[in-house]
Amino acid sequence: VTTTRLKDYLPPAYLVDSVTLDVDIHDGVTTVTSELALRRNPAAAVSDAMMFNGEGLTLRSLALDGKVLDENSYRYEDGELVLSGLPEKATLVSVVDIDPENNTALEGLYVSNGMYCTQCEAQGFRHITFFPDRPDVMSSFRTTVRADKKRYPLLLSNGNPVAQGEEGERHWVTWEDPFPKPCYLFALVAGDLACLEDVFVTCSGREVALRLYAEHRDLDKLDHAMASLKNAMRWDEHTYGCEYDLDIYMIVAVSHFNMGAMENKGLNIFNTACVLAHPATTTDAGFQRVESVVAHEYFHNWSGNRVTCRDWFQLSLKEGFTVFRDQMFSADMNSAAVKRVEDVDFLVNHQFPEDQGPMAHAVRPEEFEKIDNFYTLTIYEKGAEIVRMQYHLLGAEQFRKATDLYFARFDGQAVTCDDFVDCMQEVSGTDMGQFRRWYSQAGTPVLSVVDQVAPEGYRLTFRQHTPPTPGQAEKLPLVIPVRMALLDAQGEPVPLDEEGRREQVLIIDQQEQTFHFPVSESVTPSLLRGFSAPVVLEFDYRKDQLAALLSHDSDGYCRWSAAQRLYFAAMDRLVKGQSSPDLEAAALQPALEQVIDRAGEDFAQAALLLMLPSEVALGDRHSPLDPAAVHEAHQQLKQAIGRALQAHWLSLSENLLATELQMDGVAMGRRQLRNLALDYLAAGGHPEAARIAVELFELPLCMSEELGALRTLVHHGLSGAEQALAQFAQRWKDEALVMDQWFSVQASAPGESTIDVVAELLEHPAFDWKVPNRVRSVLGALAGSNPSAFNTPKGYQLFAQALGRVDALNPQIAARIANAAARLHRLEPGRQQLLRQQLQAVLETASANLREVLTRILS
Ligand code: DPP
Ligand code: ZN
Repeated sequence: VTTTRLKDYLPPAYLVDSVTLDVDIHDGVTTVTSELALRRNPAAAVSDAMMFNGEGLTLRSLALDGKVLDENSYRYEDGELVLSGLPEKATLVSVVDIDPENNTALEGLYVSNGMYCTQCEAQGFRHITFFPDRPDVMSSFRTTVRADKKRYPLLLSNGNPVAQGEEGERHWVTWEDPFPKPCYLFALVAGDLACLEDVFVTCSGREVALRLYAEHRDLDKLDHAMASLKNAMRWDEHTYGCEYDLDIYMIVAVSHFNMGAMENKGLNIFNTACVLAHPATTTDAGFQRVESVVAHEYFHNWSGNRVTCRDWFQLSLKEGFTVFRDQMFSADMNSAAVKRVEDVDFLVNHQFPEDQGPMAHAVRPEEFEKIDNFYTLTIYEKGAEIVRMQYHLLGAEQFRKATDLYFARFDGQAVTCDDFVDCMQEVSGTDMGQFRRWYSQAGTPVLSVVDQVAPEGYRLTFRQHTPPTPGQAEKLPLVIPVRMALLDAQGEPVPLDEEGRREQVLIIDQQEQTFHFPVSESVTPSLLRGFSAPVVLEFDYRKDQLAALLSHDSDGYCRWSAAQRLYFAAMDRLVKGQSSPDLEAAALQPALEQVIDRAGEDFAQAALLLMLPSEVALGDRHSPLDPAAVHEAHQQLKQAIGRALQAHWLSLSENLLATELQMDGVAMGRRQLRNLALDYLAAGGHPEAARIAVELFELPLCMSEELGALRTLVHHGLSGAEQALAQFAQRWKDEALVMDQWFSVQASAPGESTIDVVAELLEHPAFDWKVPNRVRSVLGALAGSNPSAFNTPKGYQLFAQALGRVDALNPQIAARIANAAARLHRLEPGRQQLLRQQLQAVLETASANLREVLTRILS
């Protein structure tokens, strides 16, 4: 195992100015000829040796400046080819054979449903040819793809097509990408695909051809992605002054894909789940995901491609910034308040736990074994929060000046997170020195707040503390912006100073700070509005204060956060046996009824406010964790709320029903609330629940309705569930993405007995160990969102065995799924021991990817 460390970074000895690739695809073997124009790097220490990465390549020949190299003139071992005695400039030609047909790891060149495609980020290009596979080597690419004409009529690569020809049964196309790029942005596709084509006219009047490719049967599922793409292109021009730069923008949908999508220059490659959308087969959440992922990858054209990362420790430079960009885009396209709550929900319920577990790492980590394991919520979501804080600290106008400076100064370069912050600092004239700790310090800060009513006014005292994380015991104070207001008894914000401002941003940058406000009445603090910093905020709210925040606060995040606090407190008491479910539900009832009464203002927001935190999130508050007790408490509260408000759930279930299909935000919000109401109705044991669910299932207007009904039937074991599952499978057996949902609905049904269902699903003829989406739909659902089934002896055993099986095919996916076991150290001793044994057994045969994750979890 080799550890790569940020402090060891050295620039490459040689640069590759241009690459000429010839990829000759034949059944059983693909031959790759590459010609690299090497030049000594003026920025590096003088050396005449250079290292090229190469993995799984069958080397046929190497030639330097036209002279064939014999085996004594280079060293090739452990994936590294080292050449010494290189002149100032040289041309290296290599010929290698690769085996894409048997590439189940899905990195480099591989085959998905008969189509050849690539995934090179982070380190896939080394599986295609010899190359300095690091993002700070940027080259212009000229790529020729050759294949059988009939079977692969479409031959694509980055940039623009510049030549093509035919040779008997075969044909070839040459593509040229004028923009220098790191090899992780290389892409190639050869297949027989359908195309949806459109045109976008950029702000300067250039025409760009937009081409979205998918299997022929999926041609009718590309319209939403196309609309999203055009919106994203326009938005980036308006919001960031970023114009698209090539003549063609292509997206190809593939079924076998490790990630969500990939921003390869001019030729994005997408997981079908993140690009295909049709109301009949895709849920509303799926539609929103497509919109945001299409935008995300498009935005990378500037934040990632034109300006890229110097090394992989800087991954958040492009990912955090681009997630922030796609979040703001989605907020502008839909309800901004709802989008913010969804993003925060995701962060606090997934990234915060990562920070508390064995995989905790800084947004700019110091070291890694496999970079694939660091495509994490911390790099992406927390990274986005750090950019968002800078956006708010500078204000929209200054932030735009800073990003203009960033894009102008670093265009065509590979840079660092510090370079990004430097631009913020220069434009704003503020010292961002302390702020930069957000990048280097791992863990979630806890901000404890107490208030005090004194004769001279109201006081708030803030204390910050970041718990230790693996390898980082000592933590320093961070810069924490706290947007806040003080609400009076009517829920109105009171003036905070002589100027009469009713909202303020407090900057907490020391361990402890106190702020005074000239306020004498009794107030409720509304803190961290808009979730102004990624911290855990502790304040000892009274129940009536939380109810007031939930009802009156004008800030969507604070309303949601108040609801979460109420639910968690209630369930915590149930876990500890300190209360009864009906008492808790009765106490919550008035506040929930207020939310329901106002649901018409924003159905989606009401749904977010009425939804209980997940069982997993509840478990994260309890240590040592007894998943069975947590499950019980969660079920009890849900059932009790279902009973207490059953008249409301019934009327929402029936009255929100639409008569015709609409796909706008309001219609989606109605469906979301309706599905939730139906779920509560079933939880409360209402006799009408099954009838309503079956009716909806029989005649749905769209997949959100159909799947919502199915989920309610299956998760509550209602009569008709078995039949609906069979019917659904029959209806959708040919739609892989819909069948993924069929698998995951079953694997996520709460309760211990689901583990037997999961065992059967893994044996189902439609289960395919080689398709990441399918594997995630069962194993991801089990381990990630079904703690009561997962945390059983059988659950652990089945999970560990499956993990080993996935790992043998696809190490990246195995390592990703293994992360679900990161809560090991929180478990009560009995379960902890069982899980430990199972994981230990997998470790013996684990790939490097899986080993890194398991070793951390087991340590
Ligand atoms: N494809 C992944 C993303 O866009 C990695 N770059 O986030
Ligand atoms: Zn990205």
